[in-house]
Amino acid sequence: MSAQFPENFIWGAATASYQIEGAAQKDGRLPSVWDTFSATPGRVLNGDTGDIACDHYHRYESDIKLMAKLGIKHYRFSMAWPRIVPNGRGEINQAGIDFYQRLVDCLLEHEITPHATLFHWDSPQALEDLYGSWQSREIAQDFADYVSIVVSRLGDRITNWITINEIPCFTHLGYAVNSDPPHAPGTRVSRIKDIWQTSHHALLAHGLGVQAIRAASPVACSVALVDNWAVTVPIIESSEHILAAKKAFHLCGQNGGILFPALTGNYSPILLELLGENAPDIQPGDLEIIHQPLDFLGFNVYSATYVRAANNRFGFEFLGLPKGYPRMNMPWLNIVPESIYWGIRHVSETLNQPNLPILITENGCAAQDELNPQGEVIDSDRIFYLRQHLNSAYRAISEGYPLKGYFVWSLMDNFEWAWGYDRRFGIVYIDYPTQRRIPKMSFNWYAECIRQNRVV
Ligand code: PNW
Repeated sequence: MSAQFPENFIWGAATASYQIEGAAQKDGRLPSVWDTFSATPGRVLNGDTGDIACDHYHRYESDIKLMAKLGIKHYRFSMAWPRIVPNGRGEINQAGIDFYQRLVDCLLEHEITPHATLFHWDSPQALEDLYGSWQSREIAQDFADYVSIVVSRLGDRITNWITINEIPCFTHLGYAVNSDPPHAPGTRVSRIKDIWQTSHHALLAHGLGVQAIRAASPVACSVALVDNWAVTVPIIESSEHILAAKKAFHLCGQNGGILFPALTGNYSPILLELLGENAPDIQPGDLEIIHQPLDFLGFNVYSATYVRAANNRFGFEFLGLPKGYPRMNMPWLNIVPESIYWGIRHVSETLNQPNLPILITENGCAAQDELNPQGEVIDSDRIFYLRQHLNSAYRAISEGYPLKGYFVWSLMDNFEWAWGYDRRFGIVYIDYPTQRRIPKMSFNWYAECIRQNRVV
């Protein structure tokens, strides 16, 4: 059992609009690329769609009661761009704004602080039709205009803003070359350079988005970027392998091509050198736009890769995992709890950002959840996973790194993208046919961690 976390440590839970809201055609919302993608046969497991999802659009009040029962004082959710500006640009849909106003007011009534993500992958289909969404530079300004609309209308009650969630997942995974991209829009581009151009446009959208938030917010607010950076863990904590892990951290695309430009104003030089002609076109002034001062950095963390020192050009090599290495219920979910500690330490040391406050904005896992005959879900595997990770978070804090909070992914089971409803990440079980919410054992465990302000 760890010692107590700092006073004011932020304990929260996270969700995202398309994964939980449902009501896909309600009150003027138009399709996002995920509506189109999930309606296309063969794209999402079992043909699942987000049409109904957890029906949170209609059940947000009882869901917030559950949050209060859990004891969280912070909730991270996202807003659906095509609910608020259905065509991506132009006309504003007041009913969409009204929904988020009701949601936030209800959160505040329960003394839960909202942390709003402005974009979590549900790009308006209209912009995909108009100019191929993230393939076009135009999307950056359209995003910033949408952000101004939201922040000017909701900025009196939301002061924690996140521009964009996980740039690689809707750019690189949505536009892969020569293979079927697993994420919407599922367009195959012809050159690797075109992929890097989509994430460059997303970085521009982030930068213009930060400026738009600061300009539109009626009160002082805090602004963050949330990303899933690639964590490189030294297989042995010795100076030689730690150095190898730092070198590897620079080279990973998710870091060198997303985190580096956002935090330092430059793509990592070694990555650019390796990309060569595949690197994106960067116009004069782009890097200044992308490199905005942030109040927080959001860290979505699920797994990591082990690295050791090696006598090659790069000075390191990635280690494969032995057969049977423990993992949770996703092919990529190897259990590497050091990910939290090393991710934070790399940002602090390797990226030289020792004072940038970090929030773990997602950590969690899919487990083999089953309702037992008594109607309970005893997810001891999830508790095991979460406990190891929170201990790693505690280590980062105890060594003085500025980790300020932790949001579990996810509050409830939901539409897990290309896996549909087949994989469950929630600490609340959703019985989809009845929409009944059943708190799992991990819910009770997490509630006790929050109550005691430590890992239990
Ligand atoms: C995150 N990987 O995505 C997202 O932010 C959530 O919406 C999602 O439900 C959650 O993690 C669980 O998947 C990820 O391949 C997608 O390592 C892929 C990876 C990691 C995170």
